[in-house]
Amino acid sequence: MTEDSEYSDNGTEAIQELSDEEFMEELDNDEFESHRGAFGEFGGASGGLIERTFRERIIIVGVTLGGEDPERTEVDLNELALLVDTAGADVVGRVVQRRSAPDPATYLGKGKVGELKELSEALDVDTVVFDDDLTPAQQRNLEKLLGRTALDRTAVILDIFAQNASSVEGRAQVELAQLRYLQPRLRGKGQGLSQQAGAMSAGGGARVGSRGPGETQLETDRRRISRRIHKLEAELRAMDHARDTQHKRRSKSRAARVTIVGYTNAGKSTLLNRLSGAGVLVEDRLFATLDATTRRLQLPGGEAVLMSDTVGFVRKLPHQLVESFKSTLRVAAEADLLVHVVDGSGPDVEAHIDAVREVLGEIGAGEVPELICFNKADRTDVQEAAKLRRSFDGSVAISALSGEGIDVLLATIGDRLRIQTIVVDLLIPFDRGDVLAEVHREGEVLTERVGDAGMELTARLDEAASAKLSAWQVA
Ligand SMILES: Nc1nc2c(ncn2[C@@H]2O[C@H](COP(=O)(O)OP(=O)(O)OP(=O)(O)O)[C@@H](O)[C@H]2O)c(=O)[nH]1
Ligand SMILES: [Mg+2]
Repeated sequence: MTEDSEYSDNGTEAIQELSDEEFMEELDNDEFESHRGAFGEFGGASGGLIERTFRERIIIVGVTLGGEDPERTEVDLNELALLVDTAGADVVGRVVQRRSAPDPATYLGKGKVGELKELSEALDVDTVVFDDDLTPAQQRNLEKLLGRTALDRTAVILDIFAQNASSVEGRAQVELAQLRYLQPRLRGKGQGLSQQAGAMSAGGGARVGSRGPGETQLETDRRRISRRIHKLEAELRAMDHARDTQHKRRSKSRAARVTIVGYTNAGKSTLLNRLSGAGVLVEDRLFATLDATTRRLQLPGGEAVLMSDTVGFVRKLPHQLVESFKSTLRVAAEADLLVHVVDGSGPDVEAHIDAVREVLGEIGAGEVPELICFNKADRTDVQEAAKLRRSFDGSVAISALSGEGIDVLLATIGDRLRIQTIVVDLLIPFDRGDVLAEVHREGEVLTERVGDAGMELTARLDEAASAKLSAWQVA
């Protein structure tokens, strides 16, 4: 990754000064349509938004809005540079501006847009990537003014997901997210002409039957996208249903469910592998894991747990992705305990924790008990590690790579699960073998003996099971 230039002034001096009228005229001028990137066309849905036949040259752009810390913008841009690199393009420059609020038409101020254009030309840049979400109108305006593709962080993340999706479900989820992103951004091309396409289609070479009479290409594309979205939604619902059924069958002997969550690249898959030899792909790459992998393992106390690995989170995770991955992420919402893996050696620990918790809230997992697990202890400064442990009560420190602290982690998981259960005494009549079986299935039987009036049991149950079996409970 190279960064040839750094522009960090406040954007007051404009290189290319335009009057307001000229500026708006330029926005209205349709001759700006052609540029090199891949975004102008519908059809990017199955591929990416970033061109990959060559390594695109990219400028990244950040804005420090009123009240925000410029340091924050720099940290965010460093992460964006990493995302762009992961997506397979080169960052060749970065532009920063401080503004009280985004410009509604172009996000940046118009002076800064002129500057960005000059720089893009000087550095022969293909695409400009903004760290914040652009509205469809801003995106379109910027592409016109700059003469090249303008994308935002969301598009880059969608692109990486698209590259990494390999399972049928993962691919469907990513495509759905991409289409939801594209839908409001579809733009009409040569609408005047295709307006008559209904009449022309027989001899004119347009796809017969793909467009109704009087329908523009844009309307056809919209219709196609909506249909595809509905189809994907239905397919994903079916896959979700199948998983549900499978899950019910599997959870006959009710094992506690522990789900590993955390920021991307924190070491979640490494941890699951360390604990279970799951053989999950581990890579020093963002969003290496998209599918949830579940393994059964035994805690030191003998209890069985089902442990799952999940997709990583990131700051400003596109809501389209969160929405599409909801079914996969149910494994977090329905867990008995979340092991929140944090890269304790990273530069931005607390912001990462906040970002993960925010997404957990969005997917309905905000109330699930959370065990913070600082990973990469092998390369964390000792004092820093101690400070983190103190500020997060009940947290543990491990190295998923070296195995350090894993025993403490497992013991802590056992303790945390046990707190959530209660120990009860039960008396079950001899002729109720079904209830006896249910206790064994639902909980952990600690003692069992033949009494005078029936079987006398002491068992550890979770709340739901103890409510169900309350009729057999003895005070
Ligand atoms: N030094 C060190 N590196 C680690 C440790 N745990 C994981 N890593 C490295 O961190 C990188 C990311 O690990 P993964 O397990 O793929 O991380 P992840 O959280 O599953 O990442 P995504 O699936 O991409 O969200 C890999 O290069 C691992 O080798 C650790 O304890 N110490
Ligand atoms: Mg992973």
